[in-house]
Amino acid sequence: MSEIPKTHSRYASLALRERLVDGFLSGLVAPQGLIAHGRGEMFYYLLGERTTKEARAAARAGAALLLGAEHPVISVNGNVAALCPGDVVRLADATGARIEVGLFHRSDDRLSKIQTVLEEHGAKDVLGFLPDASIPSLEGPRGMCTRDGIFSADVVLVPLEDGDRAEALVSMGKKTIAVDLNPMSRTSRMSTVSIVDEVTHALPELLSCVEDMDGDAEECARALSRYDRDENLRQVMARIGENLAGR
Ligand code: PTJ
Repeated sequence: MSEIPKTHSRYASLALRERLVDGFLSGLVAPQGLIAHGRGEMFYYLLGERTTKEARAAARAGAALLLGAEHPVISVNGNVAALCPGDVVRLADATGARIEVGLFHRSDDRLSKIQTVLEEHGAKDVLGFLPDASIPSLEGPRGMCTRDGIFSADVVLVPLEDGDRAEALVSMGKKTIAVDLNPMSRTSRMSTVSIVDEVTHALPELLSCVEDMDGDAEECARALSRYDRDENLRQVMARIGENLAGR
């Protein structure tokens, strides 16, 4: 990892980049993951590089979905494994969710490295290496999943998910929680709850909402009834518009 002085005005952003590059060099991140991160950076910049109140409201609704789920699953790809494996494990522990590695650019080597990183952070029974089911309408390796995990899940958290996969999960009747900095992406527009925030901020925010609402069914119902995905995304886009206009 190259040395970035902590005093650099863009330290946080550059440090995330370094984690991605490190993840790429160690075989966790697909080359395409570096490009996807750049796209995310651009949206994050336009959002003012902070967690908005819309993202907080979405995280609260997402936490309510996770707490109400019978069989929640957190789907992990290369970028998420490089950026925040510990946050994934903490959220899985707090919600009883299973963790499944689901890759867009699937390879056994990358899958096994991602599984190892998650285990090093305390994950047990990581699913994904031996797929025994497939997501209908997704051809080839992209559709591979496990029967005990994503296939039978009622709620799936999909950070940085490709639009086709997100759409296919919704078509299976699952509730999905997306984390995606692009409010216009198909993933954001299709998911039951869409958190438009940088993933290393979104997962801790989700965890803090889970801890706050655990056991409080009334508060969970309130968070869900207050959340309107399309309106939330409109407000995020209005924020981007205002930032672009320099207001
Ligand atoms: O590891 P694999 O093989 O599963 O591949 C992972 C990538 C991310 C390459 C794959 O899922 C992919 O191609 O995704 P997309 O279609 O590029 O979508 C990724 C979305 O995540 C884009 O809308 C980005 O804006 C967004 N994004 C990128 N980095 C972040 C992010 N959202 C939140 N936090 C980020 N750090």
